Amino acid sequence: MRFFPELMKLNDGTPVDTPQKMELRKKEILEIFQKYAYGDMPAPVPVTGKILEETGRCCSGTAVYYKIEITCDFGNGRHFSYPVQLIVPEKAGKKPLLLCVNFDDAIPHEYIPSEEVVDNAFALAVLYFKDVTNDDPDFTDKLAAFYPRTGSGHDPAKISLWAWSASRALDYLLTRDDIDEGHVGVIGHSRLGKTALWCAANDIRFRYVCSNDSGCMGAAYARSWVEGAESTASIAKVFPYWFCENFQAVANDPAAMPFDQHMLLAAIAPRYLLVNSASKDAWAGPASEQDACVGASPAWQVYERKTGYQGKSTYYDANEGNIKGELGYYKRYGVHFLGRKDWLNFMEFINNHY
Ligand code: GTR
Repeated sequence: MRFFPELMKLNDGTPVDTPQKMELRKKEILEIFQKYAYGDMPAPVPVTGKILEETGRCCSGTAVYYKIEITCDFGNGRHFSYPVQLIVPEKAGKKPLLLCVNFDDAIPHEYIPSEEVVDNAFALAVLYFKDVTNDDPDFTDKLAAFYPRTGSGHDPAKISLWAWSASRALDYLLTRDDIDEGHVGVIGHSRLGKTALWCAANDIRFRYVCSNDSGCMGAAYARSWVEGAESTASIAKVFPYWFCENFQAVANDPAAMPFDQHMLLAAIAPRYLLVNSASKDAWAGPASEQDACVGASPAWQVYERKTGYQGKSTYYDANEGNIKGELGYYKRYGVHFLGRKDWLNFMEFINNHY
């Protein structure tokens, strides 16, 4: 029997058996992940958005495409800007929004079936992560330059910076009168699935979140690591800059880590989280992702009428899962990829709870 850090107890040992105590627990959990995993989540700064391009020739003319420049104001004349692309279905009224942090600025893209999203009546915003800060150890580039390293051990790492930029894009998007501010989701794949989870854990305006094949330091338990999957020791070595310096001290010994990933998932309760895995994606540890859903579920159950994870505790086969509860899990057939089926699942999951 493995030892998992206790989810349903406050740091001082008080059992978490009410929504009020869960709210306190979530604050503690965010602090733990800031200190030992992703680094600090910077405070918001004022944001403006400027429309650079606009065209109605999008998705066969059923949607309007906007290219928007998001500008973050750091005071004293210091600004940082990055583009966000937005596609809004043509129909009148406010639309639910899915914000995707992606690996490319092209849309449509093999990971973003934009026409499918629009056909399902969702608006779609796309943020290209390298426009915010490069995927490398350089902390002097772009947004990273505004957070010089202090040596604290928990300076904002790249995952925190990408997650923060998604929240700032949302600051602008919520000022628009065509977006339904009560129905906004964030989705990301792989390293950007880790980013989506961390973003939603910190930003309760994201009512829905989908982590796709997020794996190690995403939705997968570190302690139920299996041969063939990525380990925390490996990720800390290969991608140290995704995490804060303190992570290096704990990553080699998961048993001693002050967290595991069920706690990250729980920080999203009682909102709506879909964990997507893929059957041929052993590196992301589908079984450990499903295990973490089981482990996180009690966080939902302290809230009235919330059930959390309603799926099985034995492992799903390909193209199986359960997306009925507020915490859904689905294992798609296929490889490490963010595909049409993953998006359709996310939209179906949202519609189950809309
Ligand atoms: C892998 C990495 C994973 C995953 C993936 C990706 O190389 O080991 O943690 O995030 O990259 O982002 O595609």
